[in-house]
Order: sequence, then structure tokens, then C-alpha cells
Amino acid sequence: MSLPHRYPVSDAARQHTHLDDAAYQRLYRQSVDDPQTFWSEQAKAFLDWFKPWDEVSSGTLSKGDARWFSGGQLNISHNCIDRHLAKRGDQVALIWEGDDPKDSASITYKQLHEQVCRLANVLKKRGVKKGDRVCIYMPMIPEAAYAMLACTRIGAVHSVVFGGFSPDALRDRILDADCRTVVTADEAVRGGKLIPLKGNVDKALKSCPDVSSVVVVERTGNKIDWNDKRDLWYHQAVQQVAADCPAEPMDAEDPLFILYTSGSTGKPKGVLHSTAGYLLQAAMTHKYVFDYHDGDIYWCTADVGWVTGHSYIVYGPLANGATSLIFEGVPNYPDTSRFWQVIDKHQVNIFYTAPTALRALMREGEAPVKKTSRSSLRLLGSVGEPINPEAWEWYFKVVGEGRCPVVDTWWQTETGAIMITPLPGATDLKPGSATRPFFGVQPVLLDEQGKEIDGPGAGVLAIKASWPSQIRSVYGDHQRMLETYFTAYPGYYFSGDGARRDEDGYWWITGRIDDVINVSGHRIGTAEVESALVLHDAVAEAAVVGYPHDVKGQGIYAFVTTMNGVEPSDELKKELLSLVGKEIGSFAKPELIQWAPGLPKTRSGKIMRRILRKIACNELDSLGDTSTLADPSVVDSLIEQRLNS
Ligand code: 6R9
Repeated sequence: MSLPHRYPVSDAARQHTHLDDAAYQRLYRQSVDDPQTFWSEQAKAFLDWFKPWDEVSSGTLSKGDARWFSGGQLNISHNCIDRHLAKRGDQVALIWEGDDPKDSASITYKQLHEQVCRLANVLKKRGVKKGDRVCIYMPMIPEAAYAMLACTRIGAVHSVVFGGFSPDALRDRILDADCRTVVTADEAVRGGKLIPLKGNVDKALKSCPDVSSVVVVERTGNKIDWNDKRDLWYHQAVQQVAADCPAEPMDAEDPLFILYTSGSTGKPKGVLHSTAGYLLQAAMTHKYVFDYHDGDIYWCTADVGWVTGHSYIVYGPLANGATSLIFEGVPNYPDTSRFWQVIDKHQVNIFYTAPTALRALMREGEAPVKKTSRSSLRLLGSVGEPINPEAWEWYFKVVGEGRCPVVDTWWQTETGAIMITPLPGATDLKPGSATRPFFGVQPVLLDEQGKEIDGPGAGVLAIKASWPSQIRSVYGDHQRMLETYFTAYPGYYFSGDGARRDEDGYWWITGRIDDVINVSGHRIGTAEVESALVLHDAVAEAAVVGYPHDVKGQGIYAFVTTMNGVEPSDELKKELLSLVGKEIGSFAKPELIQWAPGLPKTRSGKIMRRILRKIACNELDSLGDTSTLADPSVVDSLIEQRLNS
């Protein structure tokens, strides 16, 4: 194996940056040795407070009761909008690039202020109060950001549900958080196709009798069903309220948003974040990781339905008074040059995307990239899954022409903001490595017994001290948060990821070690897909595992046992796929379904996923111990029929 490449910090990056390596070292030391002073200085520098805090942090990881800046008061929308008005009221806050390249718009901070205030007043008028949950099910249009910020303005807790989720998945999330208000659009437009968002909401709400208001943005103007008692048009409602709305003072630890994410067990968890710590770390990482400077045009291609969209399209950039681009479309529409064309069109300086998009575009060759200039680009970022060195090099050399540092940022819905990452002016880069911890983050490698591994090695990635944007709870089930993240290794936050640390102390994230599959950066719990499959009358049992996929990173491989007397068929396969689409969303449909006469089980009846994973990955010489199987012969037949050979 050849040694991984190392790219030293470029002169350009060093000269441009806020922080060189010496500054990183010094501040990192301080953040770990004297977190109280460090975070107190940062909280003053990055945020506007209505009332100062009493205590920087308290609580412990073992109790899962972290609190940051207790006693302090602030408001997120004030921090993201109002405080910028004096200096940059006429500066563009959001650039919207539509699905159709002919559609784009710019929204200044002044306009953002008015839009957010008006929508906040609409919500208030419909009875939404501080602490109430509001579901946001939206396309990638500016109104999605307005809705999030409007909630924060009045202290409502938003729960954004990705527009790719099915009506059933939407219903479950609305019920779990007891949302009474939904903000949506008539339809979404992606890659030239229409997605019936309002139609999906109507279906979901058949089982959500408590939802009393649905605010509908008119995106396409196509005909939709309407319920006069419940539904209101956004564009009409905002005209009927005042253009100003005071920002509600919120306690630092007041809940800010819920975002559902998959774990190893069945039901998605409503990860709950709170106000001050979240915004502080989102803003700070946005500035330092992306080397953001006043006037930069910044573009994160994520969807606001995922945490990356929350922290790095909306909250981090706007807290810093940045210009943030919201893209409605997809990388390959109208053609595979689209990303680079958008970069040229809006003169984007900082670009943040996912490895799966890069791998898909890489397959198209260099021509679609090379026909654009990209001369405005200064920095490239990656997030969502491990980036393979080949994709990293392509990103660096072809997209960035060797000029732009690539920051590979590791973090999670639960961490709220970036945790392990290079800083472009401080960190030598190694393709495929997320490199070093951000300020205040103390990652450790644990062995199977939960003991810390010193020096180079591989193990479980855990974090040993609280950080400001840490998960605060699982909505409605605090116990579940404690069990999922803080019980397996007492005193640590358990990430669910495996990692390696090299001789330079650099971190290499190797991927999930629990039953979570990362398909194109979407986290999907195997248990969720299995529960969908077994809903079918013809299915007796199903086991789902991940396998390496060239473009998506991982694909979903399902082993399905039919009921006695039911013959497997292509028809049944189709029904199963549409069932998963209905229960979760199209993005969770298995790529491969293998009919399994039986599943490998232990004598106590547990499915041995380890073996299924090996079969799905076609790693047959490392099947491991099969002696504990109740019936070892099922393995031979599964191997023979495997679909990924
Ligand atoms: C931000 C986000 C989190 C999971 C995480 C890990 C994977 C994210 C990564 C990465 C390797 C990176 N992941 N960034 N793996 N290198 N730079 O994606 O949040 O949707 O909650 O997913 O994604 O497996 O545990 P989320």
C-alpha cells in the first residue's frame, strides 16, 4: 500500500486565513485546558446576548445533562438577522438558484428581516407559542429558511422533515413531536420533476387530527386540494400581518429544533438541540473551517431537511452575516456541469458538498468541469460520509485545480456542528482524512472493552468532554438518548462510527459500526427498512445490511424470506420496493433484494448480520466463525445465490 499523500498548507491559504497552525495549537490547548475562559471569550465574540450567562458549562457526559451558558438570554433570529441590519442591511443574505437555470433571486438582510417577521406574525396569529413545535416540509426555496428563522423568532421549536420523506414518514414525525402547524409548498421542483408536497401533507394529516394550520407556499401554482379551515396561502397570510415582530428573548438552553435521524433500532430519534451552544459552534466552525471572510459567497449543497442544511446553509452562515446560496436543483440537471455553472454564475468562493455527488460527477469525466471557469473558488468542503482518496484527489485537482484546500468535515446530527476537520490555513491535508479536532472537541479511540487506545490505532470513535452544540435530548424520550449515546461507554459520547488514528494524530473515519447504512449521505437504519419489508403479507422475515456502492458510498442489500407457500417473483420485488418508498421514502429503497429460504441465526434465534454483511460485500474468505449457527447450511445457499459477486 502506498503511503497517503500529504499536501502542506499552501501559501495562499496561510496568507488568507484567520488562523495558522500556531494559532490553532494555542487555541486548541486553551479550549481543552481552560474551556471556561475559551468558550466565554468565543461566546462574546460570536453572539449577541440580551443577558449574559451565569455559568459557561455544567453537567457531565455520564449523566447526559450538559448545559451551556445557563442563565444567558439571546435570540437566534436576532443573531442571524437583526444585528446585521445596521452594517449590512442591503447586503445579500440568501442567493436562491432555482432548479431551472433561468430562475434565481437575491434576498438582502433587510428583506430577510421583513419576510421572517411577517411569517413569525402569521404563526403567532395561528396560535403558535414559545415552545410549540412546527413541522417544516419544504422544497429548497428561501421560504424554508424564513420558516426556520420565524420559528426561532418567537421561540417555537422547528422540526424540518426532508421533502423526500413519504406521507407515512411525515405523519410519524408530526405525531412524535406533536406538531400542530405545518409549513409546506404546493409542490417541489427537482431535476425537472414535480414532487407533490402538499398532497403528501394532506395524506399524512389524515392521521394527525391535531394539526390546525398548514401554511402553503405557492411554488408551482399547480392545482392542489384545499381545506379552508386548516390551509392558508403563505403569500396571502403574510400580507395580512405587520412587517415587524419582536425577537423573543430565549434562555440559552431553550430547545431550538428537533431533527429526526436513524439509529440502530426501529424508530427514528428526534434529536433535540438547544439555543446558544448550537449557534455558537455553528457560527464558529463556519468562520474557521471555511475560512469565511466578509463578502465571500458561500454555497453548501445540502438540503435543509438534513442537519448540514440547518447548520451550514442557514444558522452558521447567517450568524456570521454571510451570503449563503440555496440551491433547489440537483447536480445533473439540466446537465452534469450544473454545480460548476452555478459557481461561475454567482461567483461562489466557498463550496461544500458530499462525496456521493462528487463520485457521480467524477464518472462523467473532466469535460463538464473544465468547460467552466471556477476561478472564484477558494475553498472546497466535504461532508456526510467518508470521502475516498480518489474522489478527494479529483475534487482537489480537477474541481479546485490544485488551488483550493479540501476540508473533509466529520460530524453528525447529534453533534450539531463540525467536530473533526482541517482548518485550511493551519492543517496539512491528507486525502481521506478528516485530520484534527476542532476547538474544544476531544475525540478518543476506544477498544472493545471501552479502554482508550493511545497513539496510532483503530477502534470506536467517542468524545470525552461535552461541546457546546451537543445533543440535549431525544424528543419525548430522554432515556433513549442516554441509552443510545452515553451508556455503552460511560463517561463518553458514543458516535456509532469507527475510526483510525495515524502516527501524526490524524483521524480517518471508517464509517458506521452500528446498524446504520449511509446511502448517498442519507442515514438509514436497517431496522426501519426491515420493518417496512415485513409489513408485506408475503414476507416472513427480512434482514438488511449495507454493501459498498461506487457512487452512493453504501447500497442497501435486503435478504427476504417469503411466507411458506409464497413463490418469490419480480412482481413481489416491485411491491416490496414500493412499500419501502411508501413507509420511508424512495431514497431508502434497497438496491438488491435476495430471496433467502432461511437466514443465518444463532441457536437463540438472533440473525447473524455479521455473516450477511460479508455475503453482501462478497467477502467470503472472512466469514468468521459460523459454528454457533443453528443451521450452517443456510449460509452456503445464500452464498450461492448472492447478488453482488
Ligand atoms: C453531518 C452529517 C452522520 C454520519 C456520521 C458518519 C458520516 C459524516 C463524515 C462522515 C466520514 C466525514 N459522516 N461526515 N464519515 N467522514 N467527513 O452527515 O450528519 O446525517 O447525522 O450523518 O455520517 O458515519 O456518523 P448525519
